[in-house]
Amino acid sequence: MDSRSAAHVLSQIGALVELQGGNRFKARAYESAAKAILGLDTDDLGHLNRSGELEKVSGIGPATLAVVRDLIETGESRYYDQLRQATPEGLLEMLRVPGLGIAKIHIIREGLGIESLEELEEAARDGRLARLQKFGPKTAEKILKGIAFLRETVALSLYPQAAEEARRLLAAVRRHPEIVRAEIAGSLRRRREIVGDVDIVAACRASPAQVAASFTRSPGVRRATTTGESSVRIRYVDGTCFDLHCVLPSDFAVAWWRATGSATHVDDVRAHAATRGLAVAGDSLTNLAGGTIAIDDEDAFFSALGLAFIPPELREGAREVEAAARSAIPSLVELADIRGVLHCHSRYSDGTTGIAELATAAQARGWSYLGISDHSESAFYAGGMKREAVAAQHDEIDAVNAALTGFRVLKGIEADILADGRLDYDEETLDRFDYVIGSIHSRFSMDGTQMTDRVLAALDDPHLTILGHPTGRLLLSREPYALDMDAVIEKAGDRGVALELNADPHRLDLDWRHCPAAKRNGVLIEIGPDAHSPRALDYVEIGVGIARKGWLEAGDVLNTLSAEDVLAHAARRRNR
Ligand code: DGT
Ligand code: CA
Ligand code: CA
Ligand code: ZN
Repeated sequence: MDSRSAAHVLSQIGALVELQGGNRFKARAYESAAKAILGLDTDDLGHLNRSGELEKVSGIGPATLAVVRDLIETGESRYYDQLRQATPEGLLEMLRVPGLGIAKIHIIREGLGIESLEELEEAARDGRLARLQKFGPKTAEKILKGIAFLRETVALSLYPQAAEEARRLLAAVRRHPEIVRAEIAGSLRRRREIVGDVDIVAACRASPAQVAASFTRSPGVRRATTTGESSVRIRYVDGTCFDLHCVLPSDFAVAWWRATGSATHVDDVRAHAATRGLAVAGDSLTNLAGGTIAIDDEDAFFSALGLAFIPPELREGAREVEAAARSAIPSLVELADIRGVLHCHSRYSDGTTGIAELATAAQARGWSYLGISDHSESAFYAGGMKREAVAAQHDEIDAVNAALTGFRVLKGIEADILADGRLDYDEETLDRFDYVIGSIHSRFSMDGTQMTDRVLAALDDPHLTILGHPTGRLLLSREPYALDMDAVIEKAGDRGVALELNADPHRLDLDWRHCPAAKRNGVLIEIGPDAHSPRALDYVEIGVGIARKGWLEAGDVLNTLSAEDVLAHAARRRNR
């Protein structure tokens, strides 16, 4: 039994337990065990079981261990089978519809006898759902939208989940004795915020087609198809999709470039090649006479075409080929350029740790400052800080600073932008902070005009240093609110307000597609981890990837400045 298959069963059990109204903690125990088993990343759990290591794995308790042992010994789990018999499969699918929880599913099942997504959709359309107690037309509509959303997004993952999956797949590919080199390609290498499938390119000593085929027989595979000469597409039991492209070492560089995409970028490069009497045929570069040009790496590939190297993040078909032909590819911002962070939450609002711990964690990452930006009073759902708490927080920050050398904690705030565009708190309170992030956390459903007016009004407040997560979107779960982003960018440039590129992988807004416009308007971008724990400080790295996709250079990013310069920037704006 392999990790992936066992983890899949455990997580299904967790969902079934929850669905049957079982104990939440019990359901969560199965979820944690699934994570722990997946992390073991082995094709032979039996070995770990026999050696006694399995029972020592943290995250696995007696009940979950019994299930895993069942799986190892019989390939099946009696408990899982029992649960499945008691619960129609469709209910599990219904649980994944955004906005549908256990309670609602029970009402739907009892009231209408519905046990599948299709039946649910029908009932939402023909009005039966709306007539159920506690439902109504609005809820029915929401559920319809949720179903459509689920259908569209079922195979998509956020960047960090895809990256974690790819890391495991890459390790497995590199263990193959015939493979001399393997690298991640596709949207993941381009650092897209949402990833469809994992693509890996592998250079094989010999017979790439056979090597590719051997992966279709690996454990945990549900379906596999051959695509192209020596490529395979694999779908695993847990829904993970994986494209493996096997090539001979001589084709590796071009194959890697091609599999990295995007499709539009590949087309643009092909068109450019044609103007120079060259062609990309399959995984090789050829001249007019049909002769193959030897290419050792991507650098050589681009220069053979008379192009500057195009970093993978820019390969989106946004005129990067044209820029490369003019040697006008910018020198993109890097993680090492970041000198501090400004969007972090402590226990003063909804963060999980104290200020000193966050400061230490930031210092350990090589940064020289960390700004605390807890929620303001109106954000009651997030434990927003009462006016009276501000003094205590500032005293604590002073004490932490007195104990640190070469590092400074800044006094920021994430103030709610109220419905009329005013910032939370009064002027005197706002004046006490070093800088202010203004964010929208309520009344998301205003129409485009109202919402734009609200944000534009906030930009007029001289206290505002940074507009936080400007679109409010939550990737794969909540649409951005209606907002005229061009108007916001233009005014932010005019007023000298920075825009945030929120580095939380669920947000990643300002969207990279808007970054070039921000840059043209002279708007500085703050890359903010929106950290609620020390670990989340690492989100900055993901944010930097997105900033690179937005063609940003170090000089375009607010927190590549020193603490003093950030403070001066905030003060300048306030005194304007
Ligand atoms: P995604 O997966 O929807 O997040 O987005 P992408 O951009 O990763 O799209 P995908 O996975 O469909 O394709 C990635 C690239 O792989 C695309 O530019 C076409 C390329 N590709 C397709 N088949 C082959 C092949 O057999 N060999 C090589 N080298 N590349 C291939
Ligand atoms: Ca892909
Ligand atoms: Ca693919
Ligand atoms: Zn926020």
